[in-house]
Amino acid sequence: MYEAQRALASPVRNPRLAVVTGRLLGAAFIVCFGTGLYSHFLQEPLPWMRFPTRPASLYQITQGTHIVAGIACFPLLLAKLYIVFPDLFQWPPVKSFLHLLERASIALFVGASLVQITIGLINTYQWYPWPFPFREVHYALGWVLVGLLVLHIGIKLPIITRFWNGRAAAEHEATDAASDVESPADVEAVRLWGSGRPSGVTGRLIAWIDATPSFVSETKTVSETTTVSRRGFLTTVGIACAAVVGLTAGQTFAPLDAVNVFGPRKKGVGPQGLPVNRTAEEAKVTASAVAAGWVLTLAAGGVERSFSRAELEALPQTEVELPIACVEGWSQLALWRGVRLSELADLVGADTGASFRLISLEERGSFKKTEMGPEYVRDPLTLVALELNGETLDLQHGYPARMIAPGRPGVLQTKWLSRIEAITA
Ligand SMILES: Nc1nc2c(c(=O)[nH]1)N[C@H]1C(S)=C(S)[C@@H](COP(=O)(O)O)O[C@H]1N2
Ligand SMILES: [Mo]
Repeated sequence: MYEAQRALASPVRNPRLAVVTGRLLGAAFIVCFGTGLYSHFLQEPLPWMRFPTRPASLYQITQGTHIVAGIACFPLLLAKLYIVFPDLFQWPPVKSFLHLLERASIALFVGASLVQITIGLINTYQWYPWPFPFREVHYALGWVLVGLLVLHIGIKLPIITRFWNGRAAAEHEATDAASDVESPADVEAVRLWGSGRPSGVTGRLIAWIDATPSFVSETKTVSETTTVSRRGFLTTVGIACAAVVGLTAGQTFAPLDAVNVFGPRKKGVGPQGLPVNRTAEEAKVTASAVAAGWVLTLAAGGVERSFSRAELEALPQTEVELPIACVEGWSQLALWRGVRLSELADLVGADTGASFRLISLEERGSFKKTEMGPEYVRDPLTLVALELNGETLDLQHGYPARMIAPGRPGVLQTKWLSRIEAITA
């Protein structure tokens, strides 16, 4: 074991770098968790929940950030695992019941993190090679990870506080360098990094790397190599993060569109210059959507009115610029034209505080029905869209009529509408 750890010794395997990458990783996790919760509650709101409708691109921003931060976790998590890898070979492997719990919680944390970011990434490619419902599992794992993160920070607090600050960490190293390996500071470093063993090998190695040589010239060489390889490591991790993020973020953030190499969706590719998620064929609406008898029915408090497409076109038309912002991370701004939902709601005398249910022609599928709170129903930007980018809505984009509202996830922008009803409490 000692040999294994010694063989794995490297200047980047030290508590300061473990804390630095841990800090970045922790920040990315918290960003993912916050934006993930927001996305979750937009799709499954509690009854009292109301959401902001401005900026209209709000969900594009939160979900784009969710995906970007999630992708950045790949290089960060790999770097962190690389740094702490020798700690796997602690000896004895289990010293006490508490130590067992600590190691088990970390194993679970690492495993759950890898699963979480992997299924998240695969989901952005609309590939579901697993037998469980993605959204529920991703959501539950999010809570598990936050719990484990809190536990992990609690356990590692002594190391984190000690190596949080760069200058303090440098001073700590300088103290080590000025003293013997067996000085109280080293024993302390050993205790902190090697979690409790006075003879902790990882800690000793750190002390050995950062300290020791009695010849001035050699000290200089060692610390220079150490700094250079640490800087090299951080640069590599930084470049890896920038690369994976930079080459995918264009699916959401327009300025990076040109370098969107790995993003599953490309802006401007699709009918009417907009990507399609579920197609009319997949939704099995190719016949019903073009049927001559199609009408959109509005219902509220016993009043029902049906509108043909020509009748909808005869109502006052509004033009809005709003994005489709898919939960899977791609988004694109488009120009929509149609009838304000609030005006249709008024035509059937719906209560201004009413939530609405939107029902699609689709016979099966999770997004066949969606619900919308009054903040969206009454928003002047919310339309029953009939046109997209200056043309009659393409069948793939929801012809004869679809919903488009500000600040909402793509899944709730129901295509191929057939009925809109006020939900009576
Ligand atoms: N009826 C219905 N509407 C739907 C969907 C669906 O599967 N069925 N998919 C949604 C999803 S997930 C997205 S991202 C948007 C995409 O709209 P687009 O295909 O016009 O770009 O439509 C939404 N509207
Ligand atoms: Mo979507």
